[in-house]
Amino acid sequence: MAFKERVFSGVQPTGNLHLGNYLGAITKFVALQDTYDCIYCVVDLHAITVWQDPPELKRTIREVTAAFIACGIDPKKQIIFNQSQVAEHAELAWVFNCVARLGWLNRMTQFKEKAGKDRENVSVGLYAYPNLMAADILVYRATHVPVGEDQKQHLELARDIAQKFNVDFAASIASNGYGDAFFPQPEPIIQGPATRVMSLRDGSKKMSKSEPSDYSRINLTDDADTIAQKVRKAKTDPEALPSEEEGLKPRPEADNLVGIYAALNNTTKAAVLSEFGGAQFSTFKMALVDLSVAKLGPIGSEMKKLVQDPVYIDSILADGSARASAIAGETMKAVKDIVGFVRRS
Ligand code: AQP
Repeated sequence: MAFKERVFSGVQPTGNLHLGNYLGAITKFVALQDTYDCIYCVVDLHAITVWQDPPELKRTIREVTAAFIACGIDPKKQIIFNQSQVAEHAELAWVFNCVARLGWLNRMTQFKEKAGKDRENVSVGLYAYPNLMAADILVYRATHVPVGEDQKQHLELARDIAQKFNVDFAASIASNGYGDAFFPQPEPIIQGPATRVMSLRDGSKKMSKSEPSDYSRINLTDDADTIAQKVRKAKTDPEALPSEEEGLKPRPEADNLVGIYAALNNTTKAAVLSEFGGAQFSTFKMALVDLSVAKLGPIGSEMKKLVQDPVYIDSILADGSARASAIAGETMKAVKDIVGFVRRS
């Protein structure tokens, strides 16, 4: 069956948005809006899988919304909303809790990393997170999902859930008039030189919001001086930059900085190395500071301006959630018919 092409993705309001979120996800969101109908979600239901301070959660929901707009997503053309305003995400997630298998969730590496040794004490929500993520995507029957490399395994799980639902309910899907498949197999879009931006302090760890050291990441709201300080202090090695990509392989910190430069400059690592091969890090870092400030400075300023107007931000979220609900509501009606629930007509 042919599905209408549609993009869905989300960002958690769990702290400072950083360069990893920007290069791995949000720049792709912006680029895709020229070609597709897009739905971009502030995934606040995911955020509460770990404890969030309520006033701070409200603030960060608005801040992520501001970031979407400041980075260039057009809220009139595309849908921007927060997940908790569209109840169908949680409703479909329950159905998927009953489709997904325990063994599938047991393999999720992000759960293992986040739960660590304290597994008995983490929330059930953290464990079931990938089922909710599958529901986020499939409640819009989205076909394309731009994400960072770290979300690849969750996307594969979403595809498995869609497939199992289509097989388990094949007869009902056909008799309700939906042909041979109700859900599409959503395609991950993981492309470019910075699909996994690493910590500035440790090239073996992903740049992340929850890392205690603020020097490990560049936040979208950092000012020029802070960006300069963080880049200057970024861990490197004593060698000059290589001229070929092959030379980056055993050098994770160099590889990371070159990848960041390439992504910010919309080019490839090879092109960056043809310009900076043989240069010392001091020279390269100065260029990286200039580029980062030029690209991120205007975004940070616009975000700070937008968050001063929560009434405007809330109106974007209300409008977006009304438009999202219209699509999600239709999907849930069909899912109820397919599963065999009796529903209000
Ligand atoms: N370091 C990264 N490099 C590339 N892409 C990244 N993403 C996150 N970190 C990187 C992508 O950003 C999108 C939104 O991520 P999220 O907010 O939903 O959750 P996350 O992946 O858990 O982000 P963090 O910052 O790493 O948070 P914590 O510290 O809570 O774990 C996703 O598409 C993600 O792939």
